[in-house]
Amino acid sequence: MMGELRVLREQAEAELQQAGTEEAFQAIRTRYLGRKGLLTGLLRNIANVAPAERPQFGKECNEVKEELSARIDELLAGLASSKKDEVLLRELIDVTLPGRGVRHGRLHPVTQVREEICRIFAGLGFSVVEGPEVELDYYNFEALNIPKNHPARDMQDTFYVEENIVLRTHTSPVQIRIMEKTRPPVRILSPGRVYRRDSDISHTPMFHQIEGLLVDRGITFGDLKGVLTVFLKQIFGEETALRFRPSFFPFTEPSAEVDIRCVICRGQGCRVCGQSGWLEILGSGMVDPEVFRNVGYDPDEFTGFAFGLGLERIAMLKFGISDIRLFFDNDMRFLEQF
Ligand code: 2U9
Repeated sequence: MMGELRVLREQAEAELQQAGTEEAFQAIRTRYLGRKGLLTGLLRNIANVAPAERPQFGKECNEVKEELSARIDELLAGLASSKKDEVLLRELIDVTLPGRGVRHGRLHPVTQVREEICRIFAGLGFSVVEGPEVELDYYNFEALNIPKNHPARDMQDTFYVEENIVLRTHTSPVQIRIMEKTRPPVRILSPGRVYRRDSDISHTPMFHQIEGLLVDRGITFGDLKGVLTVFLKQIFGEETALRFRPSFFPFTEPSAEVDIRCVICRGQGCRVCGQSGWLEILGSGMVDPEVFRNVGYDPDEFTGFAFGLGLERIAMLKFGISDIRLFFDNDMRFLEQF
């Protein structure tokens, strides 16, 4: 019987040497150590052992059982850890590899121009104000002395939300709202989106404007000229030539448009300036007394000037861009250049 035990033990070890999977190890465990296993069977036949040798035989049987069980546990643990190693190896990350690099965003050219203009006017004592893009007809037109039959109110120019509600066609209603709430002096700048039913190489249905308004006692057309000259020379360069040209707006009287010497041809005449040598940059004027009456200011006590400009147009001239629609395509190849 002792011999059989030794044979079983060697046989089990030989089988373990051959096995390589968890299933194979478990099968060996069942075959030798299970309830109907070979070792269990051997122990059950203890009656065939001489009575004097039984304790020793029992002891050795149990030793072999324990030894075999421990050996199988050990082999299974080894299998699990080598599986883990394999996974770790497969998922290895080389932290010394160079990174992918972060792509830096940048400010949109229209935002850059807006920030530059706001900075210049902040230096002249103006503060930035904002207001709604969906606006009452009253604030967008009526308060600004734009009569009911004025062409600017035409369905072709204005997006109507309802009969008396429009998408603002300029940022002037913001200044009306501020004047209704505050007494002069007023020095404000209102940047923002505006909407007009228009679309071609130099017009988009939505574009950006900045308007400025200065109201106080004794403000003259000389103040308008002085402030706008300082502004335009700061943004386009000290050497830039300017001209003030008479114009008309329902909300200013007198009114003037301001041109700069063409930045492309320097006045020689080119396609951009229509051979005139000049570029129209902004509109301006002394606030119409009727507008002051609408907000409760006494036009005999207060005077003021206002101006307005389109940001896309300024950005096109500053950066030499020929099609306004490029600003709205969000093409990285375009935007990355500014
Ligand atoms: C108030 C009173 C008067 C703002 C002004 C212009 C002239 C002007 C255009 C420039 C290009 C609009 O973007 S554009 O198409 N603007 O020519 N804007 S005076 O006058 C005001 C504003 C507010 C209360």
